[in-house]
Amino acid sequence: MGYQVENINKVEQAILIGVEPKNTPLKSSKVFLDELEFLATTAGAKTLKRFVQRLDHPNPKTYIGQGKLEEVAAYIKVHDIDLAIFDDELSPSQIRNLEKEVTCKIIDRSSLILDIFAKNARTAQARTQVELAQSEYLLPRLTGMWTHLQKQKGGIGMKGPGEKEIETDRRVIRDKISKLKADLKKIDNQSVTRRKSRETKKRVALVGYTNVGKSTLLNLLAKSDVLAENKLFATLDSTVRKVVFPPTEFKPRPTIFLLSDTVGFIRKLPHQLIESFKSTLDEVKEADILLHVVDVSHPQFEEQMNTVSETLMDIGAANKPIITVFNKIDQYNPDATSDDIFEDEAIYDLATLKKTWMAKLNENIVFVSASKKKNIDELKSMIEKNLEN
Ligand SMILES: Nc1nc2c(ncn2[C@@H]2O[C@H](COP(=O)(O)OP(=O)(O)OP(=O)(O)O)[C@@H](O)[C@H]2O)c(=O)[nH]1
Ligand SMILES: [Mg+2]
Repeated sequence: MGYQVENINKVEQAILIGVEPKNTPLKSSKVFLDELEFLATTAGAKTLKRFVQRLDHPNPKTYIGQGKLEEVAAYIKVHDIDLAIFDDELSPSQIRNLEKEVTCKIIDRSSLILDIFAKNARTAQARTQVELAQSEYLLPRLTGMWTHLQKQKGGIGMKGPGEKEIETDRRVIRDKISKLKADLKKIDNQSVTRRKSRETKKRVALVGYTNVGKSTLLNLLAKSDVLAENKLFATLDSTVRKVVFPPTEFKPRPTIFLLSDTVGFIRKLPHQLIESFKSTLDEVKEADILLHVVDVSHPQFEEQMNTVSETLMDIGAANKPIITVFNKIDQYNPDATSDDIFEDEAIYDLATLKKTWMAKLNENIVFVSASKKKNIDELKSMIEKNLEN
């Protein structure tokens, strides 16, 4: 397949299209599309406009209704839009119908997430997992309708790991899927061996929604330098670091454990990805304790917590001891809208936070700021206490 150099750094002009149930409060619908826009930005697109239609279910034929679709199609023509991004996974027939009306490239939430994963995959394991998920997503959608993508060549929705173009030939994809599965099996066996050799040590896994500060916490606790940035899915592999809390006055022996950081979760994570990232998530499944990191400054952190709990159930890791780490307390402000940015000191101090409903969830709750290094000692002693049991 061709390698289209001119596409690599081009900022694609995008519009976002979402559907929301009639009774959704306006504020939360804005936040859902905020997340889609953050995904689009992370993938390298610039969002020019959002279209939201109030429908209880997406239209099975065209996702949005005919009238709205005409409005969208007209906007795309007038403003020379490259990319129409839909907030849900589109069925093969929805894509086919939309293609008849929409002149630009059509991308759904799943393929956008897959694209970001492809861009961020570094290790052989992550690359293979992403490529497998992409191929499985694409295969049922290839019956003639993704021809517009083939014509467009390259750009968002067409990037495989390492900025390669993804394959669009049906037969080649089928062969590739079997090969990728075989490759993954080999890689998984190696990881199993590696994990076995660490079996004697206690293991703690960081889990949480994407961009909540998991890697920042790992770096802080393990004094390492894993990539942490304000992007979605900066981390795709699992990194494991040895952590040593030195002995103290009250504790004659050091606490030693392995801490792992792994891929973050998100609403409507494509099921192909969960499936192919199962082995990466084994690190979570085999941990003794989970640190569930929450970005308490996010306007929808409660929904994010639910998404994480559901995903933990999906991967069979829901019944582990969990320490809930409310992070980013330096920016916590429950009265803010998502547009407010706080540079100054938080208006909620620790004592106030400890009186909130969050503090009362159970006894394993801690409020920290990983980047500002606030209240990390309490987190450390909570980990120690839980490892002793
Ligand atoms: N204000 C504030 N920002 C923080 C805090 N902790 C982390 N961040 C920032 O949040 C962003 C995401 O941090 P990461 O550590 O990359 O988050 P992650 O959970 O590993 O994200 P993914 O790997 O992308 O899923 C970065 O810009 C961090 O600097 C905090 O306590 N306060
Ligand atoms: Mg990370």
